[in-house]
Amino acid sequence: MFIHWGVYSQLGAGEWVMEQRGIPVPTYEWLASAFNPVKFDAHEWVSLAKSAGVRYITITARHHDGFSMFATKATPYNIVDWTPLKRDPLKELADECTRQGIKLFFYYSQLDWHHPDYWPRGRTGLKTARGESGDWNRYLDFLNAQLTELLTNYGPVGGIWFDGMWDKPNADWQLSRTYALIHRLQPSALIVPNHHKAPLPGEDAQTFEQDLPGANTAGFNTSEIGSLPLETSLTMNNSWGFNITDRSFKSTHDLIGTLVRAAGHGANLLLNIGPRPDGTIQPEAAERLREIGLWLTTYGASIYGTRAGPVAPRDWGVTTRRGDTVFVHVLKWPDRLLSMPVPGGRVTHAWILGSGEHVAFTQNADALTLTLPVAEPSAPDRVVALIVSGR
Ligand code: JFZ
Repeated sequence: MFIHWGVYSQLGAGEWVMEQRGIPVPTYEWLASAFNPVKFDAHEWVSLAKSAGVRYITITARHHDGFSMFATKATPYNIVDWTPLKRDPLKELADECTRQGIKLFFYYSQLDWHHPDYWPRGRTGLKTARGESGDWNRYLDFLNAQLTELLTNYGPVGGIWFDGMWDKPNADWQLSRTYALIHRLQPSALIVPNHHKAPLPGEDAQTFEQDLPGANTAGFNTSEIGSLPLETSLTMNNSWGFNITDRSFKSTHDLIGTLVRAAGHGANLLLNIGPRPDGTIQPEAAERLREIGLWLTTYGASIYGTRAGPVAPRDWGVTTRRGDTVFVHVLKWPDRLLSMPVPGGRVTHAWILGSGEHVAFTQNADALTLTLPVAEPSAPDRVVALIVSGR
């Protein structure tokens, strides 16, 4: 579960509102001083994630607006010192995640539209009314100081999800220093960079924004898939941060389809919510998360702990595998007979996951053909489990 939540949530126009409306720093600082999400309840958020079958949460510790959603000594521009809330929501979340056995990752923006030392400016943040000077090295010291706090004061952290380097693609971000710091403080923390390029040394996973690995419908993703673990990040509507007029919520049917296709590409799905400024979660989002969780109670075995299957992704669907079990996910196929290349060995058993109903099949050196049960129109995915020997 991805969570985009911050000062920007108050304007209900997404997380880029400061840039899109050209809000200067002094005005945005006032907006930050009014942020008071008293209804924020870490137990409610983590319990919803749990009911959705989520295994890790990635929350915005600091987004491009430069406001810190955690207790930090590096700047007073943070939720404890700058707002009436006087609480640290990331601390409360970290403790609740530990209680409920969910890993917590921090999204951390390298881009900053507020900090005076984010200089020379990049492609964005040019309407912020900051001074025309700054000390880049002092900015990187600030960034590393905050990462030290996040990796010291919140218990075991799943990893850091970086974003924003694309604002100054030619700057010296001194990545090796930052990556070494993270791996020194928490060796098992994963570095997940959203720089939309092929993996760089020291990185631990590759994430694709709004695209399956290798695809680039978003226009900014690389098509180069490295050898690192993979992730796809996805909005539930068309906004990351809370957007009060964005009603384009994807159906649960389509969200499950993307979860399955991501697994068929060997990738996790990082599905986003944009909580409201009072700390509550939109019912449309909560409902979809619960429905996905319900689906996973039956079909989770064909997703969790699997890898991309032996039959590459197809229009009709994908395959996943764990050990000698291959799961055929039939997402879009009108007919009863479905043929595919041999799934990496000789099939000995085939059944419908969930009902356990036997599935008839024929196979030869060239293909495996399954006789599928009649499709239920509302079912997002017909999952046929295969035991494959001699893989
Ligand atoms: C980035 C953020 O800007 C956005 O706010 C959100 O956090 C998302 C998960 O990641 O999205 C981007 C970043 C850069 C480009 C497009 C979307 N780009 O360079 O075209």
